[in-house]
Amino acid sequence: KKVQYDIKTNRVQIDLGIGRKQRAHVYNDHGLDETEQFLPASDAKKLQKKRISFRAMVAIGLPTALAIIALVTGLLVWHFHYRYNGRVRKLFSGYLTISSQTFSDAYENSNTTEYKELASKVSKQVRLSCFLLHYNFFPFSEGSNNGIIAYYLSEFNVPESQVSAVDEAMASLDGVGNARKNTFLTFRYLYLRLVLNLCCLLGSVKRSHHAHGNQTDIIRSPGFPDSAYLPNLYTEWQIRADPEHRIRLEFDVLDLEKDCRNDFIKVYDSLAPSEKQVIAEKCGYRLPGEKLIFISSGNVMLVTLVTNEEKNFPGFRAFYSQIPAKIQDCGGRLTGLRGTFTSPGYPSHYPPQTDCVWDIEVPSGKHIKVKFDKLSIHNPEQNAISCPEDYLEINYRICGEKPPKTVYTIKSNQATVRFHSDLSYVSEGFSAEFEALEPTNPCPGRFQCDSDLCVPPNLQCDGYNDCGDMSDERGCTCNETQIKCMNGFCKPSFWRCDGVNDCGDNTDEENCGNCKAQEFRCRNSRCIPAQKQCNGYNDCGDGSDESQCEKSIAVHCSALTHKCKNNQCISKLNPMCDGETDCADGSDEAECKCGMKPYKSSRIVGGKDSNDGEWPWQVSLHMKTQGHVCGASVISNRWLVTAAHCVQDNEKFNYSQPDQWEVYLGLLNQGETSKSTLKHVKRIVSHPLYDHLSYDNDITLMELDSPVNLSQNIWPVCLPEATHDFPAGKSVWITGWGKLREEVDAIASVLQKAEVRIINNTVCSKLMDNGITPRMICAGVLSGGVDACQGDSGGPMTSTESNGRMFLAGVVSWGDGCGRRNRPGIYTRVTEYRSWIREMTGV
Ligand code: 4AZ
Repeated sequence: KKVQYDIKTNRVQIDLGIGRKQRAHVYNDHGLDETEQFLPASDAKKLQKKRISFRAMVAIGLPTALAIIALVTGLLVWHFHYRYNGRVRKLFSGYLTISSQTFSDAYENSNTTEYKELASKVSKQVRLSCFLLHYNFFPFSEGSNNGIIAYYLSEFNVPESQVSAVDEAMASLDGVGNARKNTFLTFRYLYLRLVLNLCCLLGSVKRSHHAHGNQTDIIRSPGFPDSAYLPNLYTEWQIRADPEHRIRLEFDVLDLEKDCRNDFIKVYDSLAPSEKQVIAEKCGYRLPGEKLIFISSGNVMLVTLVTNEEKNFPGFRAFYSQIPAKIQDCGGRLTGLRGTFTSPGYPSHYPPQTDCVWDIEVPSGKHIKVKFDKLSIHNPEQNAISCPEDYLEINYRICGEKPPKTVYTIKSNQATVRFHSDLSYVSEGFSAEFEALEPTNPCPGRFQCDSDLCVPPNLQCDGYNDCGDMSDERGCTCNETQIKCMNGFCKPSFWRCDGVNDCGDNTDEENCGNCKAQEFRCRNSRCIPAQKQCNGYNDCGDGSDESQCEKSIAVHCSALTHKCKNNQCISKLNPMCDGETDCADGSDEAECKCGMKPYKSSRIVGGKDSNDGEWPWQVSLHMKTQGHVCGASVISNRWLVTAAHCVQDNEKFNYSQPDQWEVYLGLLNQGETSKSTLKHVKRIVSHPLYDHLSYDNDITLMELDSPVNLSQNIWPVCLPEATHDFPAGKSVWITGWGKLREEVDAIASVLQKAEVRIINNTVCSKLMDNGITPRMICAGVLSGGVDACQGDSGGPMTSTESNGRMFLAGVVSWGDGCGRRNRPGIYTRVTEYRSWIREMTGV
């Protein structure tokens, strides 16, 4: 167990010696002396103490004595195993360049005679020291000048007194010094952590790959995608490319245990698992669309997967290919009035060991502004101020996950920007724009934020934080359509008393007939003393003071409480399928095969592409003669929910006729309908109270002509109970193939997704000329740009609830244009139709 833990954490240091703090000199790939500070190991004094206490304990009692004997035996075994004769075990990994030999493919396979002959030849040459216990050859790879690189691990058993001498000896083996002694070998040593040795002792699986031409090949965790990976694995994939090439590795699925101390993958910029050349360590789940691409500095890469004894997950799949090294060239001269530049490989992770210099020059007399759209120059344990490892330098060094500023102004017409990555840990890098600016007028016709960002002038004092630092909202004189907050901000008047603290100091929510400070406002509008919340008593009368507490209580049923199957009501808000049994009869967790993306391993305005299986309830409704018309959501293997306005006849088409429709389930790309499941419609059940003028009750059920096989790509969304609460401000997702912009006709080919926020009905009604009924729910981004649009109608607005399940909060219904400022999207409020849906479908 302990050994397992050590492997998993990688927190063990290689120096298993005496208890004093030691320093070991190790050599990096550049032959530079680096100093490692080792953790103190348990020391001899402590061992001695334990033996003394053993003697004392014998007198106390046999059971205690036996326990102590076991402990001491364990310590002795450890002592002799690792600290044999007061010696220190040291592990070094290194590589040799064999310049006189030409590489052939046979050297990539350790079973070939060529490999064995070369390994034996190299081992005869390697006579490092009498302390050498053994060494182990890792793969050979092709060097850049026709030579061969041999990666290996050597293990030393060094008397304590000689540790520094061996360290020095290792130092002398680097590069030039060594070339003198070994005519055809050049040594490079890298320090290695114990993990490798332990993994090898436990047994490992090694796979060797070579990228060919322009081909893309796959590596995947054992069993993927059919079964989860096995426990206690150490698997490595060695990937080589032709000389003068780099390896590009793209993970399309990564689904490992969340805790990197248990299961993890590591990517190395080497063929040997040397800690100095780890470029990434990853675990947990990553959505397939979240790009995770690595590029090597040379023509080799190593991927390892280490798993512990419990909790096995689907694993990973990654594509590798080779790219000519020169494609990654970066830096250069940038001139003109504006331009862009990015870190090498962007949006892939930048390669390790890279330096780029950009010389920017704008016309004389002008100054330079550099704006970052994205910056992630992250190296774990790197000091975010001095940025010694990976950095971007414009006057001073910038690193971290977010730049301290997004805009940098240089008071000169020339600037030099440098980028550096060291040999380990890489991240996504940056994307930047430069622009020439007039020193006397840096934001012509626009407002200049404190951060030097320029925003359109009409955004100043409009109540929205357009600068990102609020500087466009300070020192404003509020106009007649605004309220003045105590903190000086101006906000649109229609935000007053909407239940959302828009001012930031709550002044827009005061004197609204609301409860006093120190009071809790119940959902039924009663006010109770704040301390009565979560006291186990139903003080509000509607259970709302007990609805967001750890424990649910049984309460009188009301319109706001959840009714269990046994007709008992409970106080907890949104208890359905939240992973905890709240009803005494367990009914709240009984029917929960919904709302989870079942396959974890593997038009919207202002949205982005979705991934296969990400929205398995999303349906594309085609009219036989027209193609995609509307969206819909799967609620069971036979029933879909869509909008009533999608199935209204007009002069040209009979949308209300079931036989006119084709239903595509499990579809991602409209161009690949053949890959999806096609179904036909048996019955269309529109809401009897649908009003085509107001769009009130815009909801319809569609029954499929035969049940669909539920799968990774076709899965029902959860339906919220009538009492489910989707509060204002909550983030929700909208998905669909609708128009990408209001003013263009084309619809999206890849399913789009966008994140919007629920907007309070009172506010929304004011924004939408009082056109909102209680059966509608509004969502959007009020500053504009993100919204549903034509063709998204009938599709889902989903909300992720407490345990990650997605619930259908709304059905895309209508709006005033798409993505306009202060014009949110309007959705059918699904909670209003829960019992009607149950009655019509049995779902
Ligand atoms: C439509 O025409 C439509 N911006 C759907 C949603 C929205 C606008 C129009 C919301 O189907």
